[in-house]
Amino acid sequence: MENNKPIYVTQPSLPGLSEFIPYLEQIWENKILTNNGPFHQQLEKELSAFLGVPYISLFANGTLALLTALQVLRITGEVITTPYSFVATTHSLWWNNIKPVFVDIEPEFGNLDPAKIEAAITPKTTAIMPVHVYGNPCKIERIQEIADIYGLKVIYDAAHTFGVNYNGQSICNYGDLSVLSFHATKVFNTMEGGAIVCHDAATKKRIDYLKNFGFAGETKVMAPGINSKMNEMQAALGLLQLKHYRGNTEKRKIISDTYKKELAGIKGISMLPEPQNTETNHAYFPIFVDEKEYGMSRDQLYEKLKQNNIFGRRYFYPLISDFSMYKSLDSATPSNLPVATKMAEEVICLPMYPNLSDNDVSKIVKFLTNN
Ligand code: T4K
Repeated sequence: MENNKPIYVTQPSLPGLSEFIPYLEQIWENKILTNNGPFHQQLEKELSAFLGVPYISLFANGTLALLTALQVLRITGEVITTPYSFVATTHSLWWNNIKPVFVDIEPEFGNLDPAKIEAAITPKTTAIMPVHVYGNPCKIERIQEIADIYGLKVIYDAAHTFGVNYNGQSICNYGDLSVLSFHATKVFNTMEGGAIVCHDAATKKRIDYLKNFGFAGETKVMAPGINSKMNEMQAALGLLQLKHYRGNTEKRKIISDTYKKELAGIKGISMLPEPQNTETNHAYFPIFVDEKEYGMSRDQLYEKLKQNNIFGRRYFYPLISDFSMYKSLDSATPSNLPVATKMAEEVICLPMYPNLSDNDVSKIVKFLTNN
């Protein structure tokens, strides 16, 4: 029944199929499927202008972009990072033989807490990898100050921040590199996809070599690279998605405003504040459940919603530091991460996507109100 169809945490936005066909016809016609083809080049140009970033290099997905970003800057030893993220953030360190050092988050937005970074720096530390979680900017000024004092690189996992502007410019312009994800579940998707944003032509060149096995010409390999290139179908879809991005973001904003208004009075449910000087993308809508005040635990609410075909997600529970491959690290101990532990225990991300209907939003609000 229409009324009882499952509502998932997200649903990818897609252009009309008929819009995509001419792009496919062009690919079939010119037979360039990958390796810096025409759509790939066009999307890099258009994204650079759209986002307001000087250089962008496209990838097959965000995880490969993260892995490559660490190679680009030759990061080694230890990297300070957050446990409150998707596992790919820390896995990218592990795959580069780098030791993750978890630092707690700040309670306001759930981003890496700069006040706790310095105590975690050792002679082996080479970089900081924060995440702009849910698309809300990290305390970038303070993080940069610390990086400058200690001579560290900053690579932002900016997987959630497509289209986010801070102080009038793209959030991806901060730090040494920023890594975006264009996965199906993201505000801008190319089914799978990702990108690295950098500041200068030399770095862009190095990124482009590294994502194509290290080739710098037909017979010259300048470094042990990988194959992490975006293909022409992904790039073509990206060109189309870009045309729909603003309209989709407006729809997300309306849903976000409705949630905020309708949930404001519920005792025991809290929401994130508006970030200052920021144009947001409304990528996620996390709520936090205080069991005592709300009269029901987060997990009880999560299950209740599920029984009613509403599939929110507990992003980001468990903490990355609680997964077995990282648990034994000194920095993974819960007493080192009290704020992250609390947030991970209280969070549910509510369904949020442009085509979420008013009826569905009302239904979700109703279940949260009548517990
Ligand atoms: N860094 C951060 C901070 C990230 O959040 C991510 C990815 C990455 C790095 C890595 O970037 P990528 O390598 O992925 O580009 C999802 C996504 O798979 C993942 O991309 C994303 N973060 C993470 C936050 O969420 P799951 O395991 O929750 O996905 P899944 O398949 O359960 O999807 C959630 C819901 O979305 C489904 O219940 C239904 C709906 N859905 C999903 C897909 C894939 C659809 O309707 N259609 C679809 O095609 O991880």
